[in-house]
Amino acid sequence: IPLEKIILRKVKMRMKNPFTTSFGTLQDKEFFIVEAVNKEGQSGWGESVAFSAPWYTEETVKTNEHVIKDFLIPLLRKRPLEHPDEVSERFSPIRRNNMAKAALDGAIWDLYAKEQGLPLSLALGGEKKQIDVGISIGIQKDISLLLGKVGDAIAKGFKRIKIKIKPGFDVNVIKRVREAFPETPLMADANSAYTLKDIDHLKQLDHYNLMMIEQPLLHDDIVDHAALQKALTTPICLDESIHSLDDAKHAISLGSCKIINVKIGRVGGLTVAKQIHDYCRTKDMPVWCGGMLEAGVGRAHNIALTSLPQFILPGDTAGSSHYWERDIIEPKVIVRDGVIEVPQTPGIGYAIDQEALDAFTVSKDVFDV
Ligand code: OSB
Ligand code: MG
Repeated sequence: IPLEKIILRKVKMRMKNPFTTSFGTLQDKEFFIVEAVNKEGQSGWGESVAFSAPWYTEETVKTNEHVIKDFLIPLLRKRPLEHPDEVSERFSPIRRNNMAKAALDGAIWDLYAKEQGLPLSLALGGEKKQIDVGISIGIQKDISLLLGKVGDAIAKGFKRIKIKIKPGFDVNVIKRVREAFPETPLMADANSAYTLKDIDHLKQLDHYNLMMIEQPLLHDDIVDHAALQKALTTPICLDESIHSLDDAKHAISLGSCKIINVKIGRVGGLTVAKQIHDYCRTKDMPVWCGGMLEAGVGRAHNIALTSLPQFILPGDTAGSSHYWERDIIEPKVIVRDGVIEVPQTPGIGYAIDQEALDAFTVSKDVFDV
């Protein structure tokens, strides 16, 4: 991969609707788009999923900027890369900062796949041509609004519905949704809103045939989750707590979860995401691909990753039009009957809509490699 330069764009995009989780509300997104350019002038694209504030993990747009410019790009200059698999190892002297790493890693994987003339999905070893997707529905002002959104999502054909919960908007809500939609594959995501003190409260969720409850306890915990999993029949899915292959191994051996949500940004890139996938496959641990309200570049990476065989459960990959008036890729990500066709053209398989990207770009830096 004869890298020539890295272009770092800070982009601002406004989502169609605010998205509310147990940790707060987001509508204006600011994030980095990374372009890795080779000597032939081909470009690979990556997207950082860090938000402006550190409520999901400790990273932010500002920490991304610092770490990418001052630490990660200098490591890329050390010597040429033969394969994108080397990126995560090259970055290993830098602790965590996984979203910053993943943005560069993703751009380099895309560039490599384009150089090879391979769809990114195939370059990763994924063979599925279609992937099933679900949808994540944020916390709403009242239950009737939520019921309306759930009904719309079911009518559109999404393969499962995820509902964000928090104390005061949980068992009562799930009960109502389950009564209104008795057969729908349903799950809840708490984004770390509970502690083990809530164990009796959370046990009530066992009555509603949920596919899983995602990250009920502390954002970096795997010990209390193991205790909670013993007390619940509903499978626990870990999101925030899994930052590495070792985290996944430890969570599985402790019995902290029965399902893992893999997010490329949270684990530091596609190579590590694939390692976690491969390990989970040997352990019969189902995985699915989470979302971070990405624009098209990030979604494209999620789609390619989801083509791997252990992505058994539908991911959080609503299409471009769900969040964005105007996405930065062409064609847009289309979900039909809860299914996305995995692109079969080289790289991420979606072109950058350069006009749209320019319109959303607030700053741009070019680094020679
Ligand atoms: O916990 O999965 C999460 C969005 C932002 C931060 C964390 C999460 C989410 C989602 C949305 O659930 C998934 C998506 O549609 O991108
Ligand atoms: Mg989650």
